Parts: sequence; structure tokens; C-alpha cells
Amino acid sequence: MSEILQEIAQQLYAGKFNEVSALTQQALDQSLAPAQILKGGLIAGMDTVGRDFKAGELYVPEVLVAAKAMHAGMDVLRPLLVGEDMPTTGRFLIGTVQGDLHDIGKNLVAMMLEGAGFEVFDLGINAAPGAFVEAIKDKEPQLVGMSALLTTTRDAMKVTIEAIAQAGLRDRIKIMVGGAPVTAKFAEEIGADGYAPDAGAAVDKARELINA
Ligand code: B1M
Repeated sequence: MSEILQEIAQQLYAGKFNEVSALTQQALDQSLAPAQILKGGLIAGMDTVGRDFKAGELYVPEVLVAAKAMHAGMDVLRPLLVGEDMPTTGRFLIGTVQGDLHDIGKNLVAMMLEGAGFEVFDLGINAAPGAFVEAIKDKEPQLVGMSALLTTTRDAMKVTIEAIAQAGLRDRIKIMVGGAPVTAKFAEEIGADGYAPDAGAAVDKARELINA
């Protein structure tokens, strides 16, 4: 990896958003391709963040600051990537299910997925089954993720999966669920394809499902 890409990854890990922004511009000035900077610098840095978060070596605030640094780098690259035939890891639709207003964990998962090169469409909070169905038709994601933080709202995941099946869209997508009251057993019971306990594991599971 070129030295500047390594430095971008290191500064991103440290959450130094001004440095990441300046280094991303410097890398462009050195004629590195935007896709190369994205993959070798920003995504590489975020991968390390995900790995260490999963291992319990980083905590939520550090991940959020790293994600902010990722966005600072992305802001420099975005105008150059628009229109370019950028290979993404995949399209991921995510939302917090109906009745649930918690979004900190869901946002963290979305940021980590973006960091891993996924194109993320975020339905926000309190997303009704119909909103998932319409967005699947509109955005054509390969993966759909649902988050719930309440034991009472995790049942909305099952209802949403049923609505997706009723709309004839179940075979087109893989479904992932997560959130504090969700377990692997629950995911299996409601017919989801995967479960992840945290944002780092969510990236691993998304990569696994998209390659399955
Ligand atoms: Co609420 N809340 N809350 N709350 N809240 C909890 C969840 C609760 C455990 C607190 C408690 O009682 N100890 C409890 C739920 C109990 C239960 O059902 N078992 C609770 C309750 C009861 C409520 C209200 C009902 C309170 C009331 O009004 N009486 C109410 C419900 C509102 C609603 O949703 N309808 C409510 C409201 C709120 C606030 C609005 C005040 C606020 C949310 C702000 C926001 O999100 N913008 C809030 C908060 C902040 C919490 C706690 C304190 C923190 C949640 C959080 O952000 N954690 C929480 C207690 C706690 O957890 N200590 C609590 C940090 C976050 C990074 O973790 O969301 O678990 P988490 O996400 C993780 C993983 O779960 C996983 O990855 C993330 C990152 O590692 N993950 C996924 C999440 N989604 C995933 C999706 C995936 C894969 C992994 O694939 C798609």
C-alpha cells in the first residue's frame, strides 16, 4: 500500500477528520485514483476500526469519531465518484423497525457498512413494513437490515419479513437483523438470513451474505 494511503487509514482510525480530509486531497493531487483512495485508505482504516470494535478494543464514541473522519474523506471524494462507474460492495437498505425510535446503533451499523464500501439507503426510525417493501422495489438492494432495541418492537421484524414475502420480494434479497433484544435464535425463528451482535460483526455478516 502506498504511504499516503496508509497514513489516511491511520488518521481515520484516530478520528482525525481534518487530517483525513487534507490527506485525501493530497492523495488526489498525487494522481491516485478516487477508487484507490477509497479502498486502500478510507475503507482499509474503517476495516481496522470494525475489527478492533468487535474485539472490544474500541468503544462506541471512538467508532463514531472514526466514522466522522470517514465522512470527511468521502466528502472530498464524492464529487469525483459521482458519475464514475464505482464498484460498490453492494446495496444495503437499513431501518429501525416500526414503533422503535432508537437509532444510535442502527446509524453505527450504517456507517460501518458505508465504510466497507456498501451503498447504504437508510429508512430512519419507525419504518413501517410498507416502507421497507417500497424501498426494496425502488432501490433494489441485495441486503435488507432491520434494527430494534425494544423487546416489544422486535416482533415488527417478523411482520416486516412477512410483508416482504407477501409482496413477492423475499427471494430477491437477504435479510439481516440486529439490536439489543435480538439473538441468533430469534433471527432464525422469524426467517431472517443473518444476525449480527454489533456493527463490526454486521459488516462481516453482510459480506458473507452478499457472497453466499
Ligand atoms: Co431507550 N430503551 N427507550 N431510549 N434506550 C433501551 C433500549 C432500554 C434497554 C433501557 C432500559 O430500560 N434499560 C429499554 C428497552 C427495554 C426492553 O425493551 N428490553 C428502553 C426503553 C424502555 C425505552 C422507552 C420505552 C422509554 C420510555 O419512554 N418509557 C422509549 C421507547 C421509545 C421508542 O422507541 N418507541 C425509549 C426512548 C429512548 C430515547 C429516545 C430516549 C433514546 C434513543 C435515542 C436514539 O436512539 N436516537 C434511548 C436510549 C439512548 C436508550 C439506551 C440508553 C441506549 C441505546 C443505545 O443507543 N445504545 C438503551 C439502554 C442501553 O442500551 N444501555 C435504551 C448504544 C448502541 C450503540 O447500541 O443500539 O444496542 P445498540 O446497537 C448495537 C447492537 O445492538 C448492534 O450494533 C450496534 C452497534 O454495535 N445492532 C445491530 C443494532 N442494530 C443492528 C442491526 C444489525 C446488526 C447489528 O443488522 C441490521
